[in-house]
Amino acid sequence: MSLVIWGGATARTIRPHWMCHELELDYEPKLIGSRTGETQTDAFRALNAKEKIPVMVDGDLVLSESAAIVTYLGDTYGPDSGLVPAPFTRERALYNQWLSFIQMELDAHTLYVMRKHRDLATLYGEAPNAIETAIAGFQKQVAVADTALADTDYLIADRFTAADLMMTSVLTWAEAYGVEISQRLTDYAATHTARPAFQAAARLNFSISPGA
Ligand SMILES: N[C@@H](CCC(=O)N[C@@H](CS)C(=O)NCC(=O)O)C(=O)O
Repeated sequence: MSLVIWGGATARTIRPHWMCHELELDYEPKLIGSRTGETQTDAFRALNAKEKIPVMVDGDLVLSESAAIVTYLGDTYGPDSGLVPAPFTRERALYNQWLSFIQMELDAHTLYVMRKHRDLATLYGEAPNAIETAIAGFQKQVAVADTALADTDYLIADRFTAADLMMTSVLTWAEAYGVEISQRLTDYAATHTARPAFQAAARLNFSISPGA
């Protein structure tokens, strides 16, 4: 099989699995965990020198970065699915905006800071102030999504896209961390996690335990 998704057990690794299920793709999941030693093998480092998951291999193309992977899958295997808006359109510009926002403001700068200084404090150090700032930062930024979703269940174009998939992944991550989110965002996440593709991806993704 030429399409392979490496990685499981986290809110980031579920993204490509969910996308593959939305697109009904036949693919091979390789459910390795982060920091289990499985991302430090020579074979895995040859795919991703960052030693991080998820990674996608499609023939001779190797991609890391969950946002890049879901976008590639939509562009390549579902150009008419609407899951990723067509290039050179206003919807695609809005999609790019949401994906950058989700990755930077809701993932890297806030939820991942909580993860680093709480779950991974033995590696990155205790930093209660950084956690507090990260929670406040997440809540301030996610309020923008709350406003955008006032009259709709979709971030773009009145239909489910990979921007909703990415947003739902950070909202479920926040919920798992006990970070308060609004009722509207809770309902939005519940609507999208009820999708059969999410349910199937979650069964697979969370069938292994997270790494240390
Ligand atoms: N920006 C990357 C982040 C990837 C990432 O940090 N993955 C974590 C698991 S969720 C990992 O592999 N961590 C291992 C490490 O930091 O050594 C993405 O969205 O794919």
